[in-house]
Amino acid sequence: MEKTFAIIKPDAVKAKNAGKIINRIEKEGFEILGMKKIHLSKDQAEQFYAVHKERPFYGELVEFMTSGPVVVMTLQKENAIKAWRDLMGATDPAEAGENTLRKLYGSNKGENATHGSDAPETAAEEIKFFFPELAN
Ligand code: FUP
Repeated sequence: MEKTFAIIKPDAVKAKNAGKIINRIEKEGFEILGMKKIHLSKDQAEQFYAVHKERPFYGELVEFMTSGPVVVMTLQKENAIKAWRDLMGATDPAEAGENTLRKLYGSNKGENATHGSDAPETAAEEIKFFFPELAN
């Protein structure tokens, strides 16, 4: 069993799509080990996205991620990291596959409804950042 870290981003929470996304998570066989609705501080968002610090969209990304509440989750499933990324679809909703969360609920490359860890190391770091009690 593998764990991954997921966020329902401010656009999806604001549009009242969080419930539908959580329903889909359960239907797809993930176990929700931890879940909370929080409003990220600027510091938290900057730290969380530190790997993108030099990218041109960093400022906008931090602004967006602090624009409203998010739902952060630790999910468990076999091959959870890949399974969750497959369920989210491509970063750009326009390129995401049919029935993926970003296709269904995302608007553009920035406002794309969900986040998911991209590798075991980042999953461990991100889980520890928000759910220290669930970290290995
Ligand atoms: P992903 O792993 O699919 O979330 O995508 P990336 O790690 O490439 O990007 C992380 C986040 O940066 C995206 F979810 C949204 C933001 N981003 C932009 O705002 N503009 C871009 O061109 C690319 C990414």
